Amino acid sequence: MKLNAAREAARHVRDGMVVGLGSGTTVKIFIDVLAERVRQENLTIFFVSSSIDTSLYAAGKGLLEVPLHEYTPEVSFDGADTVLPDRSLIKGGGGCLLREKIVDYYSKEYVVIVDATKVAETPRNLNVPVEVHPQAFKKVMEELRKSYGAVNVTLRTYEKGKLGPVLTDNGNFILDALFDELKDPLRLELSLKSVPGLIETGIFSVKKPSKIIVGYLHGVQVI
Ligand code: ABF
Repeated sequence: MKLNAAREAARHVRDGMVVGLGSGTTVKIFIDVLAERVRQENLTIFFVSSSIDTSLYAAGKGLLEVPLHEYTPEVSFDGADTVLPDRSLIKGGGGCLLREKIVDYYSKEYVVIVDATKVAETPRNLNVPVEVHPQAFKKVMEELRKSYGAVNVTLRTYEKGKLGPVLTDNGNFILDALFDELKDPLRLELSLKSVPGLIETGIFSVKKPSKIIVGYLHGVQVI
């Protein structure tokens, strides 16, 4: 399913293009497909990266990294954990949400590639990852419960707590906040950004993707 979505997305890339790259397994499959096209068609593709993991992986496949402060990607390709009915996304399962949001936002457009299991029919029972400054993590946990109605909030750890908190590429922590229902994702995204110590949310509602390519076992659907 991921491969079908990745193949469809890779058709949008042309020689000499600067693309943004998200993170995660679907994006890695997209990079594989793109790298194969680069090799077969002798293309030159530049990329702006959303994580150390993606930088290493894409560079290893022969793509050339360029910085966001010098280039604006024509289009970014990114994965997601959940696609909501209003086309908002929830991201951050891989902990790269801060740089993914930066790259997606500052690209001319962004395309999301997901397998069909990621499409939610209702905005219920959802985990929203948020990146927090380590100093404030407990305060933000309380805030998410008391002021925002999260039913459960956990600090993401390695090996179920044996190895301490997961550190993002930016040296921050990730909280996972469970919500019974996300009635208004845009409002929640904007409001959460006002909480001191909360650096970024995994809700992507402000800028929506121009295309969502959903991969099935036998083909794709473009939303
Ligand atoms: C990134 O990778 C994240 O924002 C999202 O959490 C995750 C999706 O991972 P995968 O493609 O591995 O399912 O896009």
